[in-house]
Amino acid sequence: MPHDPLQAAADLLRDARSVCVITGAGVSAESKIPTFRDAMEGLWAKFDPQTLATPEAFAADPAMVSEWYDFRRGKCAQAEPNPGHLALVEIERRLADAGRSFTLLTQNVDGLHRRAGSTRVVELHGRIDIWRCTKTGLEYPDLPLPLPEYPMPSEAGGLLRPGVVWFGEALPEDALEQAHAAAESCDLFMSVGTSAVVYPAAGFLHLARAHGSKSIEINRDPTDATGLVDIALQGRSGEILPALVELAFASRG
Ligand code: BJW
Repeated sequence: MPHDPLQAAADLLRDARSVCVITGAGVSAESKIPTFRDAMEGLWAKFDPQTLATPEAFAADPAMVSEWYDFRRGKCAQAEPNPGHLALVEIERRLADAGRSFTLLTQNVDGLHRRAGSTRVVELHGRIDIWRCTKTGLEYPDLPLPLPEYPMPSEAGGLLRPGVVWFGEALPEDALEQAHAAAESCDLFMSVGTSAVVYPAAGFLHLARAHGSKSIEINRDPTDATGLVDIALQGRSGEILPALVELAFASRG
């Protein structure tokens, strides 16, 4: 293996037959969307996201939780994909051109991977731009921003709640199935911009490794995954991912 970890990672990416990437909030940080565990700004700075992202918080104060999510929905709508998102689109394109497999698992609810152009995206924790009726489960993707009231009543006499997965809730079954299949069958797993503490998402790295996959982490800071992976690249995903693509696929058209 080469001495330079970026070169070693590029070699793994170039030679991989099947790649599975999992992303977290760090990938969207350079699009100015605060990470989940960084402090929120302004009015919301005194609230703890880990406490608000629960069914219990919504049951106790649906107006406050709805307003917090609508504020964040607005931030996500204004944000643009950054070079990290675009590099992942390029990896998907290069692998597809070579008849190889690529799956992008994301814990992010901001939709930026889809907006950047990634097509093989599995959104494990749902979408912040969709609201869902607490009574019927009906989804509402195109509601005005901001919502006219908090909490927002649904036509069926329930409330609208954000279409995200809160702590204690099950992830969407189809997303879980796709994630399992991709993690079990890949020969390269990349964990990018996630603190790797929230399960079951954090478990896909373990699953991939247990099935013999090589692994790379890209993160600004050390995490629970750092000691496990074959190559840990420390830095910003918006800088490292484009550099990795350049090294892995340079002069290959
Ligand atoms: C950069 C950077 C840059 C910064 N470049 N890097 C096993 C063990 C222990 C506990 C559990 C377990 N299994 C389940 C649990 C419980 C729980 C859990 O995991 N708790 C842990 C906290 C201990 N999990 C659940 O409850 C899950 N549900 C479940 O298991 O259900 C079971 C069930 C089955 C059947 C019926 C019923 C139930 C659900 C988890 C849902 C998580 N949802 C959230 C909120 C989404 C909505 C919202 O956004 O408000 O998802 S929580 C939050 O964490 C959000 C994120 O997607 C997720 C992960 O966070 P992420 O993305 O890693 O962000 P950060 O902020 O933590 O980290 C950012 C990273 O980026 C950092 O490392 C920085 O260094 C880095 N960074 N800038 C690169 N420029």
